[in-house]
Amino acid sequence: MENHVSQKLKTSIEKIMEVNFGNNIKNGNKRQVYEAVLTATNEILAEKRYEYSKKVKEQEAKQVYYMSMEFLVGTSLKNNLWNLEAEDDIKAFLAEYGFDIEEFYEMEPDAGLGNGGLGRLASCYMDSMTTLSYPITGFSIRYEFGIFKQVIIDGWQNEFPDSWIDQAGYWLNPRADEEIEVHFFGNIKEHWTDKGLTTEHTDYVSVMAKPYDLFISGYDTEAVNTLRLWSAKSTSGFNMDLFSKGEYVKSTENEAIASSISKVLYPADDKIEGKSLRLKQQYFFVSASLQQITKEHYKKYGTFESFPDKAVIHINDTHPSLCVPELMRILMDDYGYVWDAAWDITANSLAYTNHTVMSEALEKWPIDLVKSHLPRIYSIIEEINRRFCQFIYTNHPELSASIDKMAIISEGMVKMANLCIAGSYSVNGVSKLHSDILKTDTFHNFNIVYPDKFTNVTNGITHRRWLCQANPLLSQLLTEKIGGGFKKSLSDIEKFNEFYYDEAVLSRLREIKKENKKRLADYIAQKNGIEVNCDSMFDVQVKRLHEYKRQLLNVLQIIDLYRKIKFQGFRPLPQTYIFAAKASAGYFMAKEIIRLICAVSDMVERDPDVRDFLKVVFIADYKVSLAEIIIPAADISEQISQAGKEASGTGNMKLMINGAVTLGTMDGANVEIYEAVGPENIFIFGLSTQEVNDLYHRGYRPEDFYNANQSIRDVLEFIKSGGIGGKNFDSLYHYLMYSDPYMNLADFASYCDAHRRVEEAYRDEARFTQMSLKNIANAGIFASDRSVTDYANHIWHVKPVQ
Ligand code: CBF
Repeated sequence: MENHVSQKLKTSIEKIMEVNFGNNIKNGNKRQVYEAVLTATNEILAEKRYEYSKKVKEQEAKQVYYMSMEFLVGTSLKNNLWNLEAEDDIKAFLAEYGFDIEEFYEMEPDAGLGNGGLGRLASCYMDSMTTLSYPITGFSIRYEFGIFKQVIIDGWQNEFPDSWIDQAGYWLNPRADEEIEVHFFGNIKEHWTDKGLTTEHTDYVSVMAKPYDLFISGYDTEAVNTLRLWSAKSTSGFNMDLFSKGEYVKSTENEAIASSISKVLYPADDKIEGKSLRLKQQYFFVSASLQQITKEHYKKYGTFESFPDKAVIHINDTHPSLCVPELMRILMDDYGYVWDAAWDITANSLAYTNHTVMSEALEKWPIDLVKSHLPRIYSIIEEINRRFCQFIYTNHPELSASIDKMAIISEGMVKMANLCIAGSYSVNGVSKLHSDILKTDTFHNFNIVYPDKFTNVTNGITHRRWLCQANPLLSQLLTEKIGGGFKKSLSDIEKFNEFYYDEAVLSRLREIKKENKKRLADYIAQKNGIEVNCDSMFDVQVKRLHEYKRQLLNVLQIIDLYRKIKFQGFRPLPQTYIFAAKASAGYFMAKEIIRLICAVSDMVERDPDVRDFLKVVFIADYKVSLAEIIIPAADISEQISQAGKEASGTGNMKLMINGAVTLGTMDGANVEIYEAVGPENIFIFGLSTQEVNDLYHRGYRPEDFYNANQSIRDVLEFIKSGGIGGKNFDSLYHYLMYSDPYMNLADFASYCDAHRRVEEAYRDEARFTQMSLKNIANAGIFASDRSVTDYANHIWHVKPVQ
């Protein structure tokens, strides 16, 4: 029976066709109907949003404000229709008029407002919070250009702008009535008033923040939450005077400068550049969001004493760390609180998640930059730092020698992680291992001072997108065998373990995998012009390109395999290596690694002795919608970062739930995957975190591994001698021989050995499918529903609003 949402949607689509286009569906073109479907879906969400927010207000519920520079939303149409349980009805309805809903899905560009794991995690959390009916508002920037489009030319990554708003802007609901002014630069003046010493920020430059709301749907819930994206514009706008004088370019200059703030997402992941524009972006969205949150709170309660009971502001990585001084500024300068009271409110309302231990990603800003761009904020940070250092000297004299490391301002820099720890009541890592490393190593001294602040919430993924929508065949099989309860409550998936010995289910799993491989193979044939064998083993490494993630180790193993097939008559199981990854635009080494992968791909493809056994494919422009095609087709999930470096990983979870078996190091959430599936259903290799640290302290010398291992020598000399299609990869050769900071060579032998174990297991079809089943059935704990429930119960202390 058709649900009432579908009925409403259809009526609304018809109406929009009439009103917007003076047309009807029958005579409408694809673009018109596409627009009508998106607009109608958005309208349904807007209505639901209105009802839900009324309830939240009535119940005076505590709310979560999730501050994140990135939300990697991906596409929304399919997800929204699926969540509204209207997908099948709308599909059939459109088909009556000759429209294929799949084509509409393809027309929708990804909202690529994030770089990778951190941004996608934020979007998964929005989905889960909404499905579980928790009130949450996400805050970020409405980047005009999201993560760049990657085009590979002669193996080299080129970046092109990704303008997504034209085709996906139907989801963005402008709220001009809630614009907010944000102040940059200027001077501060202190003077005495009857309230004591007050500070005035003068001569500042104003930028207007205009909000656009993107509604977030949930599954089987009345809740709809909001992701509020701020767009920057000038307060003065277009200068008529200059225009009249014929100074056309100058007349729009103010507007151009202001709007540059929300122009483009910084395409860096795990490596942060201290650029002025990025600091402006951070302050821009933090200030606009906090001004709005505090204004609403004050309107309702007339005081901020209750703020920590009604609001929790979550700092997603250090990018929104200016929440700490900005909330202080608002409370003191706008609402007249004295320092101690303002600090009490601030430090009890903020919670911080750390997503990385990589030192180049722990943000630091030069003092002069912060001081000149945000003079009032800088003065507050200085005072926070002064009090913090004083507190350490007084209460922890044993840490006096470490004060430089712990201080918020030191070595000419403002250290944002230190600021977040001092200013938040909770600090969490994103996997058990990572949270331990934070406590015992990265923030060891802070853990001595604030032992109760540190905690762990292991990341999760929304299985509704990554399993139900991306892999409908598997979802259907699960529904048949264990019922549909898993869609709402993933812990139910555990029941699938019962089918471990069920031949029919195992055979169906193989068929499904084959279907998904065909879908991917078609995509590869179309985009790369490479025919891949769907009976070969699909080995997948998809993630950002970074040295620590060690795509290079994967390629070294492939070159070794190539040489063994070509020169030693080795006949392996046919295997297809699939890579997809974007490199940060200025990251030379990462781009070189992509060039190497592409060169190896060409070399293999041209070699008749090898190409029947081995294929290597680099799929360009990795993004959420592409991941949805690649992940369900994977047999093997490569999670091979150097132990201790990957905070958690979430691709590992998406691959696992789609039945791929992990080949990985004991790093990040791989450790918990290992615990969930047991040692016989995962392939672990390489040095542990402890062994990496020990080797580092002993002094790692890549040449020791080169000298001790013939295969390493063969592979490296092959690369050096131009063996890879006559191309020059001296930079990578030198990198591996004389530096190798992530110890590729140290793990090479163990990695190759693990690959042989993988091959052996894969040859035993029945056994491998059982491994795959175990991975699917034990993925329950990696639901983002579980993660957000952990946050809600242990950190945010919020309740669902039913
Ligand atoms: O926690 C989400 C993800 O964040 C990162 O992508 C990040 O940007 N720091 C980490 O690298 C991942 O390990 C982590 O899963």
